[in-house]
Amino acid sequence: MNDVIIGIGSNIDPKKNIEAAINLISASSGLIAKSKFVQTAPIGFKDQDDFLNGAVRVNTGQSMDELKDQLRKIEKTLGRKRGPNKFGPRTIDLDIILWNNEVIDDDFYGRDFIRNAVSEINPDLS
Ligand code: PH2
Ligand code: MG
Repeated sequence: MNDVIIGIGSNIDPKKNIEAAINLISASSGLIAKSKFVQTAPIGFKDQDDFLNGAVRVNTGQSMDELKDQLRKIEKTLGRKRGPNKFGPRTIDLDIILWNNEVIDDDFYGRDFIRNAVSEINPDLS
């Protein structure tokens, strides 16, 4: 089993899309913990709605590539359009932040709301 923390963000119908994403993730991984979801001002491209951001911790038998693939599919199912603006509005964004307690996404270091969500669901960061 792999212990994974997935960062979740949305600024288009965020409550509905975040709930739907967590349900879809839980269909193939065991949900261990869910952080609070907090309103955050947009980073990078300012002229868009605020985001809701948080994270979940799951146990999964999937490999990293399999989980990444599943997360991309969930984003597609929930209407994510990948346009030229990498920082623009999105129905859902699903990023693997920690894989077996190893940080694999540099946004962990740059974004307070990600670190706060991670410490709330409390992996032993060794
Ligand atoms: N994600 C982005 C761009 N800007 N701003 C907030 N507040 N939250 C995000 O998750 C976010 C963002 C693209 O990675
Ligand atoms: Mg992201």
